[in-house]
Amino acid sequence: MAGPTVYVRQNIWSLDPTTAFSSPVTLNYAKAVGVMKRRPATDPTSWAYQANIHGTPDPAPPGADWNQCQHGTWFFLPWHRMYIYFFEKIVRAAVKEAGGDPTGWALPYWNYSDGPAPIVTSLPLALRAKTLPDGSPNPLYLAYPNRNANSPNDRSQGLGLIGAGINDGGQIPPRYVTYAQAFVYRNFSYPPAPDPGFGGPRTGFSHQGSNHGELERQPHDNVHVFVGGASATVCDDGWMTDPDCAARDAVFWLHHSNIDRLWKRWLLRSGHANATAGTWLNQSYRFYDPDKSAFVNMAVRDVLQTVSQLGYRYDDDPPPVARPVRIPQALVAEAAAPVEAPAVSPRTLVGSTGPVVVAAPVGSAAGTLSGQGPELGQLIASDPARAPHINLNLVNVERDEDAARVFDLYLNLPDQQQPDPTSVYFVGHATFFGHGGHQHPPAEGEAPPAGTTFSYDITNLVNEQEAQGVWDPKGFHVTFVVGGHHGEEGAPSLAAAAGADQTGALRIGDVTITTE
Ligand SMILES: [Cu+2]
Repeated sequence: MAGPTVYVRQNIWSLDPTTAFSSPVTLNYAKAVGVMKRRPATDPTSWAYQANIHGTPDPAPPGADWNQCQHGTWFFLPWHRMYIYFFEKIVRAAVKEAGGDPTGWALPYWNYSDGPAPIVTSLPLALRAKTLPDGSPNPLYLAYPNRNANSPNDRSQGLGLIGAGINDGGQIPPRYVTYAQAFVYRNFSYPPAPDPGFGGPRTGFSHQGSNHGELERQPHDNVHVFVGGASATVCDDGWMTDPDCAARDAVFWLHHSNIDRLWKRWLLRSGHANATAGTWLNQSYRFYDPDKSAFVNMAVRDVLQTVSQLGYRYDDDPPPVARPVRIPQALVAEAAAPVEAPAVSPRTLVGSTGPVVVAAPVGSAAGTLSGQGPELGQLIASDPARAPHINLNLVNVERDEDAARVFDLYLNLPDQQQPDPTSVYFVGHATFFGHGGHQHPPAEGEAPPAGTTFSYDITNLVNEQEAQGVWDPKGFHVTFVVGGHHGEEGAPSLAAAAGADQTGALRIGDVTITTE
């Protein structure tokens, strides 16, 4: 007896490995998007309406749920899961209208993180092709400046440095798309700053929250900005770079399909669990369901099991537990009742630099270590397993509109030494997607926008620096370098970065080191 259909979301680089639209899945996606783009913006199943649910500078018609996207919050993952789930249903119906066979059609995902590198870090072929196989324009294609191009004149101040030329097959440097740092975090959520946890901080409705969870920070934010490129004015240039126009780019949905998949992959790791608080489980949002021809409410608790509750899975999900095979330990995570998250220990401040302004492509700041700080290196070296977790935090960060959007961060980088992201000094990235900039008035019950916090677990880094004799027990310093393509073949050098026409500044309220 066949059960209800379980749709399988597939890796787009497996569907179209060498030629755009070699798979009916991508061809049907393109044709369905074409159908949706012909519908008026007032139609909830139109391309414009669906994108505007995420965000838009346009005023919403009466009754429309626009500007709903959840960022900088523990609702980031469940809200986007609901969003692309309803979108997928609307596309499936549009496949039929476009004359295709919708049977089994599911939204593909763009897995930019896991090989074969480096090809997967370039934009999937179906998004880059200007035409469909029949010669008609490809509805999935988007031209510069709405997508990053390989243009030396890429607009806006230093942002040319992130010019991966994504629409011409450029690749995002793999260090910006790894999820390894996010997967270090075991807790889905912490209370507010400085550490948002894997899934984001505990908030209410949060349309423009700045304190992004670790998965949201990377790879999510980085992919948005590398695909969109420059975004100086609202929706005039890089769409993916701006939450108010990001979902107009057809790649948005494949990107979020992958982020949704990474949430499932994270849960398979031992000791990882979703939040269990009622305030999280019971939060609900409204979406348009084409099957019911109406808006429906969906709560977080309704979307935690993709197979049994939503009828979809990913092509690399482990086999269902019902199969008569030996159950790998990892599978128990999805099958088991929610596990209580480990108790959160308080954070202790051990280091601080005070306010920092970065007004050049390379900037730095120094701070002292106090309290338990001077002992950290030795504590870790003597017993890494029992040592406290150490975090580096950028607190209350604000960015001028014309400042760079991606910064690489180094800890204790010696003077005169070239920053090298493969070195023992490299911490991570600070990428701005929807942080600050133009704002809607806060929604009811929403806190006014605050400066951004970026937080990095540097426990292993400190251990490594201690082992190599470069950890300083008395103090620390951090170096900020405008991010993008340095060192890759054909990419601007760091010297080019230093000469970049960057006029805007990054203001950081404080750089702190905390222990747990
Ligand atoms: Cu996104």
